Amino acid sequence: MGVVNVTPDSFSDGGEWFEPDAAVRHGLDVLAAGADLVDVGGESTRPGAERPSVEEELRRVVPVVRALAAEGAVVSVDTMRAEVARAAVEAGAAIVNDVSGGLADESMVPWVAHAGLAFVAMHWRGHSTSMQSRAVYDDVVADVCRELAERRDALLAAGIRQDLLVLDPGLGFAKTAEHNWALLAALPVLHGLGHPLLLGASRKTFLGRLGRHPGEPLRPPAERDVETTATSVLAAMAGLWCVRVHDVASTVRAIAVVEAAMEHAPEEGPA
Ligand code: PMM
Repeated sequence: MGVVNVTPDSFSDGGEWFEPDAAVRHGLDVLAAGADLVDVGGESTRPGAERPSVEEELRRVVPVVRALAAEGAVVSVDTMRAEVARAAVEAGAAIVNDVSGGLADESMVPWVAHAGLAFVAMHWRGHSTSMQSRAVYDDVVADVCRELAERRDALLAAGIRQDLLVLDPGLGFAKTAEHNWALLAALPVLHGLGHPLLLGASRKTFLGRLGRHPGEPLRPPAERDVETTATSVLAAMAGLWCVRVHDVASTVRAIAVVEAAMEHAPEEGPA
């Protein structure tokens, strides 16, 4: 899944693709680089970010979704608002990627269920303005698994189709760097949730800290693609369904290595 952020302020690529034409061109580049899906979003979720109005989010997202879908792209819309999801689906989006897992807008889940759409539900504890104060866990892997399982049960009970629900541990959302590393190390455990998994590690701050001494500036987001690609390898080896990345080409090539190696893995012999 390649990212197209139509925002002025995303931490990773804020402002780069804010004009609709530039966003569409970027989406086409992402697809040419080998992405199977393109994820279009109009709200920055970096810690502390203020939300755009619904009108502004619609203005950012809908024309870009429409143009990319018209080119044959499979588009997911990255939004917490049912109204934006609905307009994006009318414009051709096929998947709703809601970082709040349906918690931010109570009309989201009934509508997605009614429309029979694929839904990506991320682990979420609150909006970006306050989320880092919620980064408190007894055992982050157990707590995230339990909270995601509760969300899964609520979503299925509300009519989201079992075969169209994707779960995501939500790296960086109400998580410290330590929490992100613990979740990355435990990716196979998340399969216990019984659904395809999506991972969004791309260019996040914890990757920019690696190899830097305390007090040293972080590596800037655009220079975190090597680290991101390593997380894509971890995800592929753990059998995840999807990784959401900014630099698609490096991930596509790295995953080809994992797949080629896996094709040559010895058959499991008798126990
Ligand atoms: N992260 C961001 C935005 N959308 N969606 C899902 N499903 N998972 C994520 O981890 C995720 C997301 C924030 O990253 P960005 O500002 O680079 O888009």
